[in-house]
Amino acid sequence: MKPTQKYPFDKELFKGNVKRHLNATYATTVEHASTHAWYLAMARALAELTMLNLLETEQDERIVKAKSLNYLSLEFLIGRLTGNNLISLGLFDSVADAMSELGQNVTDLLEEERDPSLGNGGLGRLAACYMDSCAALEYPTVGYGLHYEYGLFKQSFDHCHQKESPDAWQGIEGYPWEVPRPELKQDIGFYGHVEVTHVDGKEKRHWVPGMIVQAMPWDLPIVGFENDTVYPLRLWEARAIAPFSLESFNNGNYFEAQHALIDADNITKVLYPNDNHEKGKTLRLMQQYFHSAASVRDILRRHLNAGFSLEELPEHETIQLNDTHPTIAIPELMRIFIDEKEMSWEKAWGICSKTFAYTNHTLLPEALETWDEGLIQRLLPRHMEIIYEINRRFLLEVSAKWPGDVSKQQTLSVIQEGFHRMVRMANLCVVGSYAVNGVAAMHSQLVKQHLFPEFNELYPGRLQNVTNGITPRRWLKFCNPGLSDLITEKIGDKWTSHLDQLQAIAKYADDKTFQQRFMAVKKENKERLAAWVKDHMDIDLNTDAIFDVQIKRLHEYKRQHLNMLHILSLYHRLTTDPDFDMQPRVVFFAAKAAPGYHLAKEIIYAINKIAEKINADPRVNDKLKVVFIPDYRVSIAEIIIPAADVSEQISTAGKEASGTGNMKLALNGALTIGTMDGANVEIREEVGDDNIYIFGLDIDGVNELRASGYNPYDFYQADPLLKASLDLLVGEEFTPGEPGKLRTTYDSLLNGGDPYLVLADFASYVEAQTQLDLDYGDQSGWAKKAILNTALMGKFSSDRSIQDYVKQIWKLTPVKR
Ligand code: 26Q
Repeated sequence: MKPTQKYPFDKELFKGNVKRHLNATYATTVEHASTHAWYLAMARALAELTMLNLLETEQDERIVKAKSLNYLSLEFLIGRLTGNNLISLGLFDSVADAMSELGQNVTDLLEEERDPSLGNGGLGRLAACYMDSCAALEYPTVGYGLHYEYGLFKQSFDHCHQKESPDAWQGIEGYPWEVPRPELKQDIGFYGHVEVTHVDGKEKRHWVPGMIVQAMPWDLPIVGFENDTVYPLRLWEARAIAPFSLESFNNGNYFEAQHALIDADNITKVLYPNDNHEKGKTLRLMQQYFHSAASVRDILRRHLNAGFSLEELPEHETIQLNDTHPTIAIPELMRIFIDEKEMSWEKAWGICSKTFAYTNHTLLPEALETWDEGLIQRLLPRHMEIIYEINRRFLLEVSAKWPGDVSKQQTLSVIQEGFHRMVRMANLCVVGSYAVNGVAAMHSQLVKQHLFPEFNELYPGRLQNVTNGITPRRWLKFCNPGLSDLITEKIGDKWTSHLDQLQAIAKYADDKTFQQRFMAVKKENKERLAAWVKDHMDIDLNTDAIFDVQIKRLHEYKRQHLNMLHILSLYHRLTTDPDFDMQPRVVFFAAKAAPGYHLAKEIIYAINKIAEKINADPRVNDKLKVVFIPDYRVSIAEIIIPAADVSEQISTAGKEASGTGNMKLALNGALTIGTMDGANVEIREEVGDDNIYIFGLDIDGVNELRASGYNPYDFYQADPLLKASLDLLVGEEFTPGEPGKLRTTYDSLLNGGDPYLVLADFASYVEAQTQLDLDYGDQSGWAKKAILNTALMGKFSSDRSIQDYVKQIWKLTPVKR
């Protein structure tokens, strides 16, 4: 590992800085400091090093003048920064050494850091991986997000039910890796009205907001891997402007005044915990506009400061919209151009529509954002006018392309007609962007064919694919040092930046010694996970068992309940069929359910109750265990993923846009059991049929079954194992004395129509699990498959994804420092 060139590591200086922070920043002494204080002081001292690089990068004339990426996302699920940054800085060993001279163990200190959980799941984590890759590859980038006071809720289990509690991720001392940038603060308006004046016979429209909120930026350093590049992740915090109303203050209306102060602060109080589901709440729209407006203004500030004209914006800035959440940035930029910069509509639109690009992450109808026209009207009256005008002009294009075809106008319109007229954010994005992409080959195909077929005709070439990726630095090098060292010993250490090189280990797949070493690393990682489970949950695990993991948000379409039914089938066979045998298996779940998603919470409850019984039942105990790890987050994923033998990727075909956990698990040598969905399709292409367990209906099968009228009872009646497994849910097997407590899931499948075809895929799933179980019995054969999974995951590096974006969409050139 090499330290950065610009700031060679000076151990004595660093130790001095740590002690200085201990005293001056955290008000304690070497003699009395807690482990937590030592961690804070160490992280602060490291953050200081990166801040110099951040400012230098920011001021580097070549970067100021270069074209840059602005990644706009309401979520960045970055995970802990200290360990990762130590690796990127090439300082892990030196700092470990320095800290040990101060009597501290660096691994213990790293455990003190809380996860900044500023995202829900896939989309937020993807943003974090992309920031890492942009910095590694040195494509000038600024990430723009929100500085939530509370991240995604913490999850615990109370009598097997999910309980949520607030996540104050900064702790009382503040988060050591961030710095406020007060000189870059902005004022953001809401509500109010549009004023119309006439100048030289021309109508001018101008928004007079009724409320102003301050946007305060906090910068987190995104450290490039072994280079001197540091880019900012800029997170906006909402602050009330005080005194916001002198008048009511002077009137003695102090408490009313305080009340409004509280309202403004609320905007970035908490991350909305819905993943793949939108709820049209005012505060959420306020978050979105607050984020977009502050970011767009910051981008324009940088652009103008660099000495460029507004006309040149698309040559110097590209703005990537991470799903539709920041869509309002498009009318906001139009408003600034037209109302504030006095540009013509045509000119403003010409610039705007060459600046934005949009990534779609979902086809689920309930996740496609629409906003009540009346709500936008009240909150952002001028923006609503601009949206109408964008739509009016767009519909002219549509009728020119399809003259007289009213139905085309209805499907494509940005405004959805009806009792409540709604704004379709995805349509606005497609109209206002120069590129639109899906996140895996299959998903992008569906975006073209099913979501936006007419747009694809109207704007040929605009709809594209960029398959997701994951950063190999966090998801192999950092989280799996054992495997990293083994790989490096064989093929050198360049794979961390060129993941394709991993294929060079494929030639060891049949090598018995290598197989043993590979499996020994896996075993060590399983021991580490088992120790965590013993410590935190007091469950004893057999690390020779298959470690079978499903870790992702809880959602019906992801089908954790299919996995649960498989467990029930194993339990049934183990307890009723004396001839049945299987490899010992531990099934791990980790998943948060959105607090308002009742069925998802019932599935968690059911799995927990089943686990409670199975783990205490001597009849099945040495064969089967079920562990539901609470509070799934990046730092626990870093322990589970390296320890997994089996990766569950079992969504209904057509529903999971890509998945990225599937990539992380396969990279760490887990074998996928999965459907033909999302990026599973491409993983199969890479690893080959022998090294993956594909089962279930593909998208054509799903469509045919639905078209022929799906009845879950047909499958229930026809398959005795399925019937026996499901029936276990309605008795009192897992809830003694309280029969029927697990009925909700049963009912959703049988009486609720089984919308995600769980019963239809059950038999095929069980068959694939049986094959996998047999294969695990041949440890050498299994090792070969696992090695090939690691070896053939090169495609799924987020470095490749970023290169695809750069070539197809962003057109950036790297600036090497
Ligand atoms: C929207 C409106 C109001 C409140 C919340 C939301 C909201 C928030 C988060 C809607 C959707 C999300 C998150 C979606 C998401 O994570 N999608 C996942 O994106 C991954 C990265 O591309 C894919 O790998 C997953 O397949 C996809 O489900």
